[in-house]
Amino acid sequence: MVVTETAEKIKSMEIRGAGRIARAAAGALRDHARTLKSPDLEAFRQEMERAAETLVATRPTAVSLPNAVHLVMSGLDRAETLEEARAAVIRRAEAFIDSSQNAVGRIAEFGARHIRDGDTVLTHCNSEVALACIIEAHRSGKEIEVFATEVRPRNQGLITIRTLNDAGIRTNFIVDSAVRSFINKIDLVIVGADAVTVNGAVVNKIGTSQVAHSAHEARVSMLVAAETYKFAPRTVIGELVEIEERPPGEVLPDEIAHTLLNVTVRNPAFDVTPPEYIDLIVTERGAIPPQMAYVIIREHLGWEIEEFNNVNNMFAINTAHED
Ligand code: RUB
Repeated sequence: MVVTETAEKIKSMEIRGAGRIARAAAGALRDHARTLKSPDLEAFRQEMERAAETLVATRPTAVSLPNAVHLVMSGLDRAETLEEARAAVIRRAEAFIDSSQNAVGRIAEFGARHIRDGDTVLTHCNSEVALACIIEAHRSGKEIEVFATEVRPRNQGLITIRTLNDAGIRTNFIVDSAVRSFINKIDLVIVGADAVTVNGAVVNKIGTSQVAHSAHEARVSMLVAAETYKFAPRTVIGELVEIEERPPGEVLPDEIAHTLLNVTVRNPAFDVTPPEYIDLIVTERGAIPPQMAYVIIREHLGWEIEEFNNVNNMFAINTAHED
């Protein structure tokens, strides 16, 4: 079944990267809706909700996943018949996949404008959209060089250097801990995002905040490429983005770990970079300073607006009380 298969691939990271995860989940819901043989609308709704829950439960950090699922599933809200519901889910899933792909193209265009001829760019992890910016700058004739990190423990850097190599871009491959040694050669850091919170903090692959810290210390610009569906609406009401902790065996083989009784291996997959270390977040709607994240959440993630209204009312009541 496509939902279980997709969920397994997301869990095992065969499908990975926030944008790809979101598109795969939307595609799985679309295919599930196409083939479901529910007796009536209510049964269809319940089966779709189960599928949505299975997909959202795969990995907790990339907000693109619940955002995409929410968008597709809201097709069920106004449907009055089973066939209307099926059509709405399929339509919304396809619209999401299209707009997500278009967003990557738009961000590549905007992001490339921030890369100058002769620049040396550093990237961490494997972000489709950050790489799209770099490749677009190269395609438009700018002479650029890239430093790409290894990305322990899952080595996503290998995918990055393969892509850069195939695009004909001069690339240096370094271990994660070498970033500070090379930061003075770097003109610009570009990374992707798994989530952007309401205060403009960016959740991305573990090590991103160390890269950002080094860049900040060396006064090197830090740019984040992120589609608007990676902004986290629920952070408006104070929810934190959960940081996934993956199996210790990814860091240290179990047979070694078992001999070290006093050692605990920790393997957080993501970290949080504070907005003070970020110069610009490039979205498909344009580039914003991180402090403007709230505007993106409010203006472009309209399907959560009900929740904001409740929150705003709450603030209004509290303020009135204090006065
Ligand atoms: C991937 C990662 C990427 C973001 C953005 O982590 O941190 O930087 O997901 O990627 P993992 P994209 O490999 O654990 O999924 O720009 O491709 O959406």
